[in-house]
Amino acid sequence: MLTRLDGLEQEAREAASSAGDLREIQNLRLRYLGKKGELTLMLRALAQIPAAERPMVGKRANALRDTLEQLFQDREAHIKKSTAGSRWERERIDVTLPGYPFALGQRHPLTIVLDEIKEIFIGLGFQVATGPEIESDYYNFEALNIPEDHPARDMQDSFYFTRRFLLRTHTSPVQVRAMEMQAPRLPLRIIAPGKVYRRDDDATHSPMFHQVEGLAVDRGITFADLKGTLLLFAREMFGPRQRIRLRPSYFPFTEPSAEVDISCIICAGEGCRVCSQSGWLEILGAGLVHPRVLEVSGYDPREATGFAFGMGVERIAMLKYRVDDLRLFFSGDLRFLKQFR
Ligand code: 2NL
Repeated sequence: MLTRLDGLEQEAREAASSAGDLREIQNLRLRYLGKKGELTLMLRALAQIPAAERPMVGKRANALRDTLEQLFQDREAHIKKSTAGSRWERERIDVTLPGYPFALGQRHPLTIVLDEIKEIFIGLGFQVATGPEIESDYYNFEALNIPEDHPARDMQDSFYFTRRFLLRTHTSPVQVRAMEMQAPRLPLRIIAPGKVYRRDDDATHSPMFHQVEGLAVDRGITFADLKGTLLLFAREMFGPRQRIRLRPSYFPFTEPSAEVDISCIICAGEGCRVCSQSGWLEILGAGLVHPRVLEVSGYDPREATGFAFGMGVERIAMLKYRVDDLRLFFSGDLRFLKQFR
């Protein structure tokens, strides 16, 4: 019996020291100390051995029970300690679980339209130019042949910082700067998108709005180049069945000048409320660059001619998305802004 107890102790020690996790320890407890555990059964078998040997063997068996109890406890403490600091050991990470949904934003409707306009003209060989929003009266008015007494130059109509500096009222000054830098080299083809400022504020006018102007300067540019370019733009922007119409107009910086209409995108020319029954929508102003404007910026108007145009981005976005109040673009209202992709 004593030999068997020695063997059991030896075996239990080896098993405990090779146990790697808490479940294995629990199994060892059951195997040796459980109700039908090996040591438990031997303790029970003490009743069958001769009375003389019983106290000695009994003492040894009881001592072994305490030893094993302690042994398993120690091993358990050791396992807990060696895995405690390691998240990798404690957590089971299931890499096959689906990820968390990722909230994507979207572009502002004006940015969408601006990007579209830019892409069309980039495709036609134009470069995108930018410039300052605070301008001098030279670049904003003087170089554009806008006379001293023109209403746009009035304090009532423009935002002035000083007598000489103001918020630009159009992006033309960007184009004047481009001509100054590039002249007399030809050709020059640019568009100038950006924010412009005028003292206006109601349902159809905002003190800040967006404009895209375009300019092409080269030898032999004619009104036909202007018409062809704008027709292509209208068809890329509003669809291949678009028509355009030019009406005579006046701008100080172009001669001749025209207002440009596209066939109504709602009724295709039939006449509806949006086009006031006319079948046409005005979306652009355009013309051939005034020779004085070419000249002050460094081109010789006998060598170079050019066309130019300007459009309001808000107006195009309102038509495209059927928005009836300009102020929605600047409200920051997500219920409005989330509708555009
Ligand atoms: C409109 C009209 C226009 C231009 C802008 C321009 C620029 C230079 C020289 C000549 Cl540097 N012209 N720009 C020409 C005609 C019309 O804009 O109704 N814009 C919303």
